[in-house]
Amino acid sequence: NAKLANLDPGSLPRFRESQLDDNVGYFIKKKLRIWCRPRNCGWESGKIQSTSGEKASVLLPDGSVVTVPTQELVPANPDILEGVDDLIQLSYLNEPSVLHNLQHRYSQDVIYSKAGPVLVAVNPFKDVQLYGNEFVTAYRQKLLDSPHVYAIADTAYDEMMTDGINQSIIISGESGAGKTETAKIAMQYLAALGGGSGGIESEVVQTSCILEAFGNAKTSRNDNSSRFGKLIEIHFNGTGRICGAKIQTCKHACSGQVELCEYHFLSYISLEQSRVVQLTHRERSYHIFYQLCAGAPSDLRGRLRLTNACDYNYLNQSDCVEIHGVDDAQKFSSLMGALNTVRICKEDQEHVFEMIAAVLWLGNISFLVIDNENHIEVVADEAVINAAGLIGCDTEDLMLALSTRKIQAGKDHVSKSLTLQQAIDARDALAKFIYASLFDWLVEKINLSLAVGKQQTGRSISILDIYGFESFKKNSFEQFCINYANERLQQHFNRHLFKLEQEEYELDGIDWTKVEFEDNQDCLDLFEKKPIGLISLLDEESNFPKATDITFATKLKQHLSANRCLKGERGGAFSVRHYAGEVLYDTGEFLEKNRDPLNSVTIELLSSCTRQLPKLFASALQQSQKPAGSLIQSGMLACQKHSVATKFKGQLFKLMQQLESTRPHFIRCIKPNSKKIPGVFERDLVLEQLRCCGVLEVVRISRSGYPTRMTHQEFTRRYAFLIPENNAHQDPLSTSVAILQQFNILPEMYQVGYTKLFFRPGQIGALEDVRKQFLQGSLEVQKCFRGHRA
Ligand code: AOV
Ligand code: MG
Repeated sequence: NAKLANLDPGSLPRFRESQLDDNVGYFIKKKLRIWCRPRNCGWESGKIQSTSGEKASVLLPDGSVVTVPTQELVPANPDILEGVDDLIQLSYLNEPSVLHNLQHRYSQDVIYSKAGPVLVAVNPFKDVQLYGNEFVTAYRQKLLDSPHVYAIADTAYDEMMTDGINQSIIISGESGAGKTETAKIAMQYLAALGGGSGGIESEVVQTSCILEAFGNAKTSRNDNSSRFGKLIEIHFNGTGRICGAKIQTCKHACSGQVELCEYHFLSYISLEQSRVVQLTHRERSYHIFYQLCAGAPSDLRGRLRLTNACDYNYLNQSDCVEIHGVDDAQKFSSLMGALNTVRICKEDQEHVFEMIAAVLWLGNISFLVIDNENHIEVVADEAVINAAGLIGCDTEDLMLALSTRKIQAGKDHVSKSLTLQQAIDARDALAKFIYASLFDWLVEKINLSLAVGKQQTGRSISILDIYGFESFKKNSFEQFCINYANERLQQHFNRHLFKLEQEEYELDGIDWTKVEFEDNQDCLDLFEKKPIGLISLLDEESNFPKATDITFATKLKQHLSANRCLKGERGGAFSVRHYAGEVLYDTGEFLEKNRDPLNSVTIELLSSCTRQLPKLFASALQQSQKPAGSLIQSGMLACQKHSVATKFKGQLFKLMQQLESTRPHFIRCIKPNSKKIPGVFERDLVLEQLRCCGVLEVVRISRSGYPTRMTHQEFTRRYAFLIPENNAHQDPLSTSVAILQQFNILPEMYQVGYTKLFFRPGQIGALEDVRKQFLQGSLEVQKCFRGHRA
């Protein structure tokens, strides 16, 4: 639809009060309750006492009376609507009313609300008594109908069972808003419903513990921040029991493993690798490192030559080893339990911990500068000895791999010494590669374990939980990827809730109030456009040996400043106008991080290791770099030749494609305060999130919309027998109209489209009742229907 596609969101005010609250004059006349900002700060509720000209005097709750311009007054909802379940029910849908409603509920620990079809979840930052078996049963038996993750999961389950359509639960929100917790709550519910087939449901739930240990870390926003994105696909058989699960492994960009398992449970996108070797102040690396150091029993410690977390350079660089209120040792023992539950054998567990310890020891390897050209040699201390021992190679070989590289000279290879920076890069690249490969391998193991002997049924519910939108003081390549992924997800949300909806109305010639929304196509174009977009320019520069971060930044300014979402900044910086706000990116290290930095000496070293995992990691990488015809199918191969960003884009597309084939259910998580504490509801922060993610626009659409649709054929087939035969027409459209008239359905309750009928909520239910009663023999059709409508 050209009109929609050409919408320029920039020119639209974000809120269009007039669209639904056009009876604003009315509440002033009637002196109803209002919202005002008397001291130009927060909204306060008040009552109009009198008006004169353009001014109103307003009585505030504290008894004071203030004078406010009438045009700044906003209507408040009547008391009876205090704390309604669904924002759709509010008479006035302005910012203060919506905020007040959510805050009122939040203050009573009611953290879930509906915004039309979307579930809004406000993070409680404490245990709320809303979960567990009793609640599961109550939602399953439909005894409870207040908004809840359980209710969403229940609907998805029912729709999957009755319509046979695969479903998805798509969870979004900024970092720390509660996505991962929400995903776990949804999984719990589905596991409880689909349980009973040999314990697979508890395996499904336990996977979270493993994935979080290896894929989550403390950031400044969230003590348990996911540093990867995942799509968990739970499969059900014909009777609604869980019969398997699927992890879609969009492989991590750098580790390049081959997809082995066709049938899997979790897809993940791009684990943040830089975190293994480089930390921001007060942040931590992946939980597993600290858990292992704190919790490993003494015999294991001995085998791994393990000491304390603060002895390792990769962990002690950020001044943060512990998380307040978290017992890493105890987490470690839960992890062991989870590994056992998903049947990762003791031997494999030992291999995993060896790799973790190897990474830690790698980080302690140091270099000695030996000439005035900054060339180095590796210091032969316990670090390099332990690291070599753990990956299973000779200490000398490891030292050689970290201090030289091979260059082609004619037909031969010659060895060249590395400089200090090159050596550090080589060491860090090796550590990152081992860790990312380990994560891949673990996901594969979990997939294999959950897929054992299970047959695919075609019925599934997928749960999407990716990393949330991030904007730090300093934003680098990682934030670039994360925010790009969120931008894609936002478009999926928009497409489903706005675009498709509006297009459907317009295609069918329906007259309705159009709701404008923030389309983020421009921003996606900025990233994805070929030949000139952020990603393609980044790739181009990454392939160009002389390019630097500064030349990259200059190129962006040169080629992309026509896009309104990009702004060139001073130095090597640029900012992007994302749907959730503007983010300033520093191009420092962008090119490095976008390249695949592992050198051939290191790969050879890994292939020659005596331990199982390093060998496996190396061969997976080599496989993936081989030309076609091998294990790898087209997509994977094409992927491998590309840069990190392009691979990331490929993974993201795959994930979105998978979501496209499902019926989506959306959950929007909201972070109520940035201190991560219970009971505090910062209105501005919440409002910003509601604005950005389009929740209010969704409510407007649902309110002005006609959610129930039926083609004229379907409608007449179902209801035509209720009207006298001589009223029936040849064409279904006329018959539809005759039926509607026969039953005196109010004109504002439906719209007649070219191909379909569109109904307001509840109308079809009423018609169905009539039909049922008619079929049961109560012939006084019209009478009983009129009764219903009233
Ligand atoms: P995220 O997944 O959205 O952030 P989390 O799900 O990790 O955020 O939630 C952050 C923290 O909020 C959790 O560790 C809990 O302490 C708390 N929390 C969230 N939801 C609930 C709940 N329903 N009940 C109790 N506490 C909750 V990120 O992964 O950073 O984008 O990348
Ligand atoms: Mg998370």
